[in-house]
Amino acid sequence: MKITEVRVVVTCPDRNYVAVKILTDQPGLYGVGDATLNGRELSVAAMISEHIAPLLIGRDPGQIEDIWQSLYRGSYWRGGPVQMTAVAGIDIALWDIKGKLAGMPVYSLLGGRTRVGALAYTHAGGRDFIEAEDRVRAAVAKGFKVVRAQVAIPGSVGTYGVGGAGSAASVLTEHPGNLQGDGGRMPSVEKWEPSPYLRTIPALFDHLRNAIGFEVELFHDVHERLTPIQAARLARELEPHRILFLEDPLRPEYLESFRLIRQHSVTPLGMGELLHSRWDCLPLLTEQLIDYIRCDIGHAGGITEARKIAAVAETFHVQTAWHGPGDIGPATHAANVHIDISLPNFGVQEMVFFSDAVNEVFPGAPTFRDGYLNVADTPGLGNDINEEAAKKYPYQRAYLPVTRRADGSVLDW
Ligand code: CS2
Ligand code: MG
Repeated sequence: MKITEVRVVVTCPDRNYVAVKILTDQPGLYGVGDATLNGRELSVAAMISEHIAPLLIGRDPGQIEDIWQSLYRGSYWRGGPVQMTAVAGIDIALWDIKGKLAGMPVYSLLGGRTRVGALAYTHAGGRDFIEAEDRVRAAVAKGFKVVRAQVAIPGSVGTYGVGGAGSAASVLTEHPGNLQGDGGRMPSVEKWEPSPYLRTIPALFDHLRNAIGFEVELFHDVHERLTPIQAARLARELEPHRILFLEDPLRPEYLESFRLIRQHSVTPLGMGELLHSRWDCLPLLTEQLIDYIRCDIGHAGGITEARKIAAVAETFHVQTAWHGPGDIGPATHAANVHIDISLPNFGVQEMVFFSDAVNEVFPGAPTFRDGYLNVADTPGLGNDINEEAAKKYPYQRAYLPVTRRADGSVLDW
């Protein structure tokens, strides 16, 4: 069997997605992958169509490992989000083909079910503690057993994870006052200071635990904004609230500083959405500096690489919590769940409910019931693309927000 075409589809049903469709010389047999990298969509699309697709025409789609190695090592230049997202898009589509050819769901090819479903979490962000509490309660009423809680920080403008422009779900932020020849679409600018944040978050969890109790698993995403000693203080102050883990306390440049947080606290730690290969993750795993590895399968080389990351993690007693926001496509969410339900060391899975428009373009996202995600028992990954529907939603340039401190200096968003 041979690959005959690698098609890249960029579409914006409610935000931009980059889909990869790999066609074969076997009539009707194709695979669908996702290569969406928020704010850098066209770079990945060009990487695939200009540099990768010509190498794949005529190759056997069953040779997933060899194709992975040839794209990663054979290009000499390796790693980084753009390239590893492109490789992931190809890899996910090839696993879809393999499953369809075998007549088996991908989780079955990965070793078969280890659990009835993937424990899922959702986000609850409030403008104040009461609103955050209401959102946690609403999530619990929907069936969630794990909820990530965020709250607006007094004095800040926009807060990561709290509605509007500060939300990871934000798509196109209009800034009429910031035109700069770009049709009005420029990154929104948020303001944030560490001291009010460090006072507010322990108080939020105090409020939530008093109001809701300890039955629901709660946790929090720092989004890489703290210094090591600030993160250590926050982790220590959150100890009585027994959070599932503290997510991404530090920037990925400072992995060795996780040691400092560990020295001061037994609050579990999670990290990974800005790491792009098993080598990026290695020190965190081998030194047991984290408890949850949360790479983005769609930004770290796909299913092939994720299985290897998970295997190293298993060896060092680390569980998985793959990244699953709205800004990666349903094929990656499907890949997440196929891996989750076949791993021994799965921990928890981030998820979103896609809009009707996204489901129209990409039918077959994982389904949620009673706190767990699942995939259909059909061959492959179970996610498809409706190319006619995709054409209705052309690409629109969009940026992630930028954060600045009170003095105007740049901070990580
Ligand atoms: C986030 C992401 O889901 C998460 O944990 O940190 O929403 C992240 O901000 C986005 O994927 C960026 O595009
Ligand atoms: Mg995060």
